[in-house]
Amino acid sequence: MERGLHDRDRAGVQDFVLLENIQSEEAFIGNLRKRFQENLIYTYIGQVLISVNPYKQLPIYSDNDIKEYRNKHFYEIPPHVYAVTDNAFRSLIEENKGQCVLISGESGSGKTEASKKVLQYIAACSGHQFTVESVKEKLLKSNPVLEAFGNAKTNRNINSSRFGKYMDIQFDFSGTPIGGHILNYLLEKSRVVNQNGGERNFHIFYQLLAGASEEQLKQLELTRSLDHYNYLSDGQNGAVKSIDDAGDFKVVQQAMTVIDFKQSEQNEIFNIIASVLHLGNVSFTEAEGIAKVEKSATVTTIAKLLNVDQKELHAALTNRTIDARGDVVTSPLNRDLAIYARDALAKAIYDRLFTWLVQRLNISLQAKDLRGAINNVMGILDIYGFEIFKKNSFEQFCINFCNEKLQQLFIELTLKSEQDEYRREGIEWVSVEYFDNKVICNLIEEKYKGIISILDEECLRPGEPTDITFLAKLTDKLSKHPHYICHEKSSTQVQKTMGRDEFRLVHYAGDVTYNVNGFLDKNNDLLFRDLKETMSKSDNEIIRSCFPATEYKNKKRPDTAITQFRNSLNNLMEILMCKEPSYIRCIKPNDQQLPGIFDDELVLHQVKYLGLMENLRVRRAGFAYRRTYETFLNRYKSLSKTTWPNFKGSAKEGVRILANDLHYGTDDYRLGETKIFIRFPKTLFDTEDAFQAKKHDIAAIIQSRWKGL
Ligand code: AD9
Ligand code: MG
Repeated sequence: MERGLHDRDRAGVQDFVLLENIQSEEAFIGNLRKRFQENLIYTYIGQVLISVNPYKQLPIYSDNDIKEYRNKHFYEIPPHVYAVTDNAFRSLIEENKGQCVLISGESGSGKTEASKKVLQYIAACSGHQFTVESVKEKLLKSNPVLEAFGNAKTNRNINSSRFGKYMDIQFDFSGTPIGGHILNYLLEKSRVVNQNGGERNFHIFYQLLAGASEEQLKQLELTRSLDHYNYLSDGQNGAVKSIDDAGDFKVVQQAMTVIDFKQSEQNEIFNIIASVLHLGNVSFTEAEGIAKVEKSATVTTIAKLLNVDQKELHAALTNRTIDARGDVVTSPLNRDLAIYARDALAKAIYDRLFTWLVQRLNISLQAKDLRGAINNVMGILDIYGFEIFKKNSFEQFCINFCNEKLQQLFIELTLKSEQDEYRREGIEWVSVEYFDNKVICNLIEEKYKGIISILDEECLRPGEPTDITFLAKLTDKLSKHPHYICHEKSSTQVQKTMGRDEFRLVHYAGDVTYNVNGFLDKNNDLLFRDLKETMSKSDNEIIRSCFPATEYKNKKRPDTAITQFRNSLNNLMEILMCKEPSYIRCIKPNDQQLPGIFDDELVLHQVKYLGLMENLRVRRAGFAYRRTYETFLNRYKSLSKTTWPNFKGSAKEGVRILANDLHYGTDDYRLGETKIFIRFPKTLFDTEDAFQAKKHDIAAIIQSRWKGL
């Protein structure tokens, strides 16, 4: 039953392509709002699922709900993340096509929750052999571990993912999961050393302090008091009522056990976490420009926890060795540089531990036998959405670049699949005007000319490059680009809206002004050689593998942060390009993180930058509605004497007769190989109304016959 068709007054339309005025943002938002108020949080644009975060538990995720969606046709039941997953899963099994579910939206819009629902559905629907259970369990249990180390409370989301994640689930020929693989992207490691007001560090720090036994704490030389640790006190928001840190710690430990982390590994992990907390408490004094550690006992504790030589660590925290063409020179650091080095070490340790964790999870999730599973892969991408803050920095630049790339993929894949369908069905393709954001991707990543190249060049340049010289180079090279706006060459009106240390990019999703402060430092991501060397000699196996000796011995500079990120993104694009995509676009209904509030302005903003209106236009430019001949005939056959009650000819012939008897205009529809394509929703609504009236008539006739008997 196509509920959306006749529920359209009470609960809006379940597919936006059926909306009558697709140009109107108001109508679009109105439909979302209407459905949200009825607790209908899911709506389609064709095959794309839009999900509005309800901020409350809805009774739509039970085992029974999962059964409801099993093997049903997409349009037969109300929109749901399960329907999208089932559809993808079936294509995977039946057509042997690699799939990916791409989830996007801003912080707090429900991406991670959606990705968990996808995984939950897959786990519930796929094979039930004993050995398989453990793979499924490991897949499910990877989430609490990754969230403990990679998520944090921010002002936008109490459980915000501070990294991007792509997870592949591998299936055997029968559709049973046999393994998985996770790729992680750009952890926000600056959070390790400072947090904005009201925000927290990564969950695991609080979990450890609240949940560890007294004995464990003693071993780690920790106390439970949060304000004792400098790295935890920035946000002034340590204990949060709605977060059960101690309980979560148990969950994480259990999950680690399921994923086969040995006890010794778990100990090493918590030693590292504790060492980061202690590092934050290392302070320095300065005399004659030379920094000195204030309390060496703290350094001794860190050395013990990291299993490195205490004296060496002490020296590495206050000195810097430079190898200039064979001349090895060690010089003392001043206080500022010592603090810089300490924080860089804390960030590097945490960041590399996180990547180690992902790799360790991958070993555990590795399929024993990958034969036959080459195409049988379903990927789930849960990655940061577009960010436009008051102040945008290097991190936003990376994140927004990532979103430009994903938008590019979206354009290529959705338009392409739309085109493919018309071609397959032998229907002429009407080309649609849409904004191709390739021009922005190029502005950012083109070799030699793009922003990334200019940034890298400036980072590697001898002399004294600064953020400001970088900005001057950008302006020099890009000021004529239509998507680059600089302060210097703008009108006074525009100048009022940006600072001299800022540049603005006209992204597909809107204008973003970036402040160049810190770009060079963050891109260089420098960790002094002395610290790398000390870490590489650690007896903590995780630390040693995170800081290989080859790294500090290697004279070649490592790739810059942005270049590494670009390479990993391009790699991701390649992975996604050869898969069939399903899209989930998540929307956050209000900033208060509360149920029942639908903030029109906030939603409109997201609708715009997710490009949903454009998505709808593209989808509708051709034909709003398409159905196989069998489905269409079955539903509407009562509307023509020739096709009712049974039609002997082919379904296509039946539909041709129906369209004729219903007086469809020649331009209103097309008959393809297997489907009828209807251009405007009104045609379909009229047909549906006629069908409802007919049903009513038939029922009345039957009833009166009964009475007459
Ligand atoms: V971020 O970019 O990682 O900061 P996400 O991942 O988009 O963000 P998340 O999935 O973490 O957001 O959702 C935020 C909160 O909204 C969750 O902690 C839930 O409390 C709430 N939420 C999200 N989706 C649902 C849902 N389908 N049902 C109920 C939900 N609550
Ligand atoms: Mg998330």
